[in-house]
Amino acid sequence: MHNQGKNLHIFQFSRSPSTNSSSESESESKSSKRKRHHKHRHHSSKSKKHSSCIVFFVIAFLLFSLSHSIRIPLTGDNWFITDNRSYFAQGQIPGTIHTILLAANQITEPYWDFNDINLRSLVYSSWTFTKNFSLTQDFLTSTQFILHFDQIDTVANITLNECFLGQTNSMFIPYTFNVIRSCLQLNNQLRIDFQSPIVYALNQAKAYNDSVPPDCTPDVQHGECHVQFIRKEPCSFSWDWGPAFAPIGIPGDLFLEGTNHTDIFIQLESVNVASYQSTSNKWQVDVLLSSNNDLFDCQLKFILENTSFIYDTSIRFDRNLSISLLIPDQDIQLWWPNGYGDQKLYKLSIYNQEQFIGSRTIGFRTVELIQHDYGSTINGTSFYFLVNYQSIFIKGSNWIPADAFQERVTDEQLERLLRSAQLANMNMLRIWGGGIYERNSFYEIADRLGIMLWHDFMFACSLYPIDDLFLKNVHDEVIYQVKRLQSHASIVLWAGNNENEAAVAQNWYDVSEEQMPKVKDDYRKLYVDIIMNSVKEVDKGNNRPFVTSSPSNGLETIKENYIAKDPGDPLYGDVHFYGYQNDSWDPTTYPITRFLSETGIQSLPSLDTWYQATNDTSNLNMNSSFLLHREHSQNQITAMIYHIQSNLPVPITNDSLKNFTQWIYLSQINQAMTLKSISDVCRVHSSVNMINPNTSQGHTMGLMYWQINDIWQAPTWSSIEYNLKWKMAHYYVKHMYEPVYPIVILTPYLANLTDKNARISFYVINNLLNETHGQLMCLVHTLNKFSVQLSIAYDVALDLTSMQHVADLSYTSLMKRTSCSNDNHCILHCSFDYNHQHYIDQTLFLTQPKNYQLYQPNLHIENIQQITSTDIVIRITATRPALFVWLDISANRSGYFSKNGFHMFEPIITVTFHSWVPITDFDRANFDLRISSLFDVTQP
Ligand code: BMA
Repeated sequence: MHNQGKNLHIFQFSRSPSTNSSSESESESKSSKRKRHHKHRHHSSKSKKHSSCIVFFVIAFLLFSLSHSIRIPLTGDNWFITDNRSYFAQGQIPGTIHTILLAANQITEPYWDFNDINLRSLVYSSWTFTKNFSLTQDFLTSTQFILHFDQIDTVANITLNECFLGQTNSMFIPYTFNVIRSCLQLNNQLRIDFQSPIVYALNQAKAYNDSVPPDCTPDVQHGECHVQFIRKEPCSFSWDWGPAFAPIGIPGDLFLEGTNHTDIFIQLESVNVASYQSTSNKWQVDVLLSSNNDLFDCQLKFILENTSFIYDTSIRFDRNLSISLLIPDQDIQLWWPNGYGDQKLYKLSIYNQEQFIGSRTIGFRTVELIQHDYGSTINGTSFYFLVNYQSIFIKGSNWIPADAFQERVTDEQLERLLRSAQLANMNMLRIWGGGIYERNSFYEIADRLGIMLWHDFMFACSLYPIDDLFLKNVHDEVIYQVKRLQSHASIVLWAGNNENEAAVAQNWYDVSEEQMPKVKDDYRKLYVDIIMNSVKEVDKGNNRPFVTSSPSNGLETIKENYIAKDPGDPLYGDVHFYGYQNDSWDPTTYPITRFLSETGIQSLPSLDTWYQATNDTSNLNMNSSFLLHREHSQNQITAMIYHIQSNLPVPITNDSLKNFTQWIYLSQINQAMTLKSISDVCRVHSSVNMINPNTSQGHTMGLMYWQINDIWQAPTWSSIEYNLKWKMAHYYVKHMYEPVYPIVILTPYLANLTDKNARISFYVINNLLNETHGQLMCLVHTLNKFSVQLSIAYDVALDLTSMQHVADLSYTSLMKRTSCSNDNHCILHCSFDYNHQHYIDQTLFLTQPKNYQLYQPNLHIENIQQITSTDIVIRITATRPALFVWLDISANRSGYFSKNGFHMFEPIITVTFHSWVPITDFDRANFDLRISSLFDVTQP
């Protein structure tokens, strides 16, 4: 190896589990295709240049011998599955038993009615998957054979013809089995014998010499037990928003590969933008390569496309190679999170001589998690993200698996969900620790859309076994997933687990006093010794922080030996907060944290979504056993009704379907207003100047509400329904996360008009990286007519990423200037016009909406016009102010409105419907659009 001067560090070291990602494999086939084509092409010109031909053949042979592999794809629709008792079906792989039996019409839609229970016995059985396939003589001339599974779910014995190849027991790592020649024939049968994951988990629990609580999911979830004993999607045994289907099958790609041991095979394991060296203005990019071949010389070339960076080096390759490229930043543009700049991405391609080894798409950004003290007078530490040296107020949510059956999730679906996050001004999603590590395309979309990812490892709400086999499995899982994912600019933080520090610290599982020290040691063994250290082993550099749990107290948790006394302390780290007993609209009921990474409240999905799961309208009412069956969180329907009644009028119509539709509408208003209240609390405390010297609380630098998406049709905390329809909450999230945002607060909350101390405070926040100036105009309206009682205006100028406390007004004296006899007559509506072209409004209810006298607004859709292939403009008129105006479109249209659930304080308003797909059949007559408002709920 010869030193390439200051731009390269080279390390050689031993082999670890492989991490082939999509670009890798793609490169593979492309290169072999290119070689083959290459070869054929050359046969025609032999006679002319004899000497040059010899040279050509030598090079061709060299290239050919460099790596020549034949891959036999084993996916496809000629797989057979049976439970060796009542089911036998042919089906598609990637696939699992439920989707194969459904496609074979041997079961009905798993999400239909009570099928999550009716079909449960399927996963109590073991299943055999078989595939017959033939091989060519040419293939059988290879000298090495491997059978590769990208993902297998979960516990199975693999047999090829009569050869037992091995067992799998994790859905989170790939499996590669060496196949000896004698196990292969021209006609072959691959057989995979799956154990029931339920039975396997039970047996593991029984065999384990200690109890590892919780044994089972709460009864209300109709779930299964001992999921912590199997490396499988934890929520597949049910969760408080999802069903237990515990799929069995092969959700990923699989193939048989033949190679010749003389072939040189270099694998691209991983690429990581490890750090930025500000002293030298260079980015350190670590590349990990591996090869099964014995020591060999090679000529590596690294090309960063669309830049001048090309690197050649000749190396003696010994199994594993880590190379740290130092890339000058002169022709590098940064990757910024959504709302702060572009998401510039670069392709780094690696070659051995001319042969393509692999590539990764990377982005250059620095990420730090700042946890500093505030000085002697303020307790606690900060907890905020610095991206490219810019502090970022995190606006996000929590992500769960998009379907119980991953083979049903399309990239288009993932695109629309992540796009919905981007459109809602989010800059971060948390990949929650009870689900799955998503497919590559998910992270590619997040990179492209600027959605940063807080990525948990898949451990949630449970203690876990720590026997060597389990820990080895976890070690391999972490190494594989980190190598697979670390090239993604979007992934900005790793977290060891979901809520397990809190579970131990607050003793959720009633562990005895004498047992607790061992439980704490086991916790540290799993999340610190294994998971944290495995991450550090491969995710080098300082460009992606690690926290052991969420919630945790960050550095304070480490000081308390990784299990803080109170991981939910608002002065440290991140906090999960759910206040179901409070009036969730009341901002004073929320803790003022450094970072609120989970909070939220449930709502019901729309009727269209329910019709995907039942067509029995008797199921569609608030007391139906069906609704209660789909409600997996104890007493949440009761809590939902209580919250609605606290602030809103309740339906009086006797038309049961209309009544249920109105409860859906009210539950969505309740959720939307709750999230708005929480967000306003977080954002108004987002400046360090907002720290309360008495409590040390404040400087809230992030909010991620629970949850963004749904896994099926049910009452949950989601803002987007299973069929991707935005709930009212998602429109409110889009508004509450606007980069420039006015906040109006009445203190005390809902003060009485006569309260002399009450005051209205006006703030404007600017998250933009540029100064902002505009006018904040506030109008007091009545609800019986479009008339302004009073208007006040302020010119506001804001520095970049700052907040301004514009004014405080005495509530009584302000309202004295209106004819609002009491607080249920009037409402305050503000708007901030800024930078000459932007406008954002804000509404302050002076009492609960249920107390207002609501008048018939005579809402009317005056005109609907298609303006582009995907955009429809809707002109709405009203004769009086209308609250929570809700536009609803038929299920056969998928898209979102430019705003929804808004209040109308002017007689005409236009809204645009953006369709996800071009609308080719637009016709005003069949454009099934419905409009309603809160007034309708008060009508029989
Ligand atoms: C937190 C999350 C999830 C759960 C949510 C709602 O516990 O981590 O486990 O679904 O609250 O209860």
